[in-house]
Amino acid sequence: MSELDVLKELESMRMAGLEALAKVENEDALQAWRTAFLGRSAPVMQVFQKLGSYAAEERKEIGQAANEVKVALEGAYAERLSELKERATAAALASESLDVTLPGRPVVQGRLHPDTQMLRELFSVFGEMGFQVYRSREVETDEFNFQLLNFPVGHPARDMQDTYFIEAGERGDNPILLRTHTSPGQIHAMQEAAATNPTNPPPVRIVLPGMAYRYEQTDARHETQFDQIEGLAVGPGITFTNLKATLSDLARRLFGENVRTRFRASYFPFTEPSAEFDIECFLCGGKGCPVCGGGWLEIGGCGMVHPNVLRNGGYDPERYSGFAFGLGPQRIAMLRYGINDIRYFWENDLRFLEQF
Ligand code: FA5
Repeated sequence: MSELDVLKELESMRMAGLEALAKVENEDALQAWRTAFLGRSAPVMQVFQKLGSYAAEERKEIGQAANEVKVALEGAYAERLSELKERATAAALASESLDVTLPGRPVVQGRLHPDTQMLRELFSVFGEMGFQVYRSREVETDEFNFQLLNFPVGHPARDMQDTYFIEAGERGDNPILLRTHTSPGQIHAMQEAAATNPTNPPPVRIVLPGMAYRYEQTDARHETQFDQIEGLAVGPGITFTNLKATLSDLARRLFGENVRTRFRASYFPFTEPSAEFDIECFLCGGKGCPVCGGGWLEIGGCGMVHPNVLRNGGYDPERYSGFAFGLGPQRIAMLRYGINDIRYFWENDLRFLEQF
């Protein structure tokens, strides 16, 4: 082939390459194009292989022309490659785009346990009445859970509170136990306050929330683990009337002006006189049902702090008096929300919890 023919041939290789490249639409096709137009057996590469067969002058010109075609095709290839990459990125972004008109995915909402809701309501009502929240330990000694509350060792009233003992061993008459009521907190609170001024201890007005544990036969009103909220007011001249007014006011604030309540004479070793505080059962309208028994639901025990207990707390019963109560927030929540079995509280059944 003459030099002129080869140069024409090279020009048409360039045209053919560029035309074919314009039709390439994806990276696979681009690689196929590269093999066809720039690979080992591509026409332009073969021109290089045959250069040796030309005279020196022709070889130079043909070589230069072939090189120009090769460089032009390589440049066009690189340009097309970056165009295709940009196009692919744009397409990927477009497919990820956010349609702000679509309805959102529902967010699962957590909520407070009904017992927590009830406790918070009680804290707020007692807070308005001037009570502070005081917390004390769930693992107690026999001394604080019983003895300092006027239940000596072997006292029959201990049978009212079947106890989970944790460690007896070397401790003799003072084993460690899970508190059976929040009342030992009364002693801790009084001793702590009295320590600040032993000759003239300051007045105390606290509520003490927390878990209590008893080895109980469970039923609609009884659990082995339940919470209580204890109340204690100690100061000069505190009377049973103050106690009645506090609990009656609590019931009105929780359940409205027309709520019916009653105090029934009772017995606790640590209060004298003592009473049980009942609220008329809304679940049955006072007729009697499995939750209340006889139309009234017992909400708590209460009474005037026994002189021995005041003394054990560091308060002189000649100068100070006090009232105390221990309520069951879960029992109150049962009335508040119409829950007919206390065992639902700790079962963690979402069908129950989601209703609050
Ligand atoms: C006491 O625990 C006394 N410490 C209360 C007290 C405090 C009296 C201060 C006087 C002065 P009682 O065992 O009655 O008393 O329990 C008080 C309340 O706790 C009950 O009215 C009830 O609301 C709740 N309660 C008692 N046992 C259980 C139980 N097993 N399950 C659920 N709630 C209970």
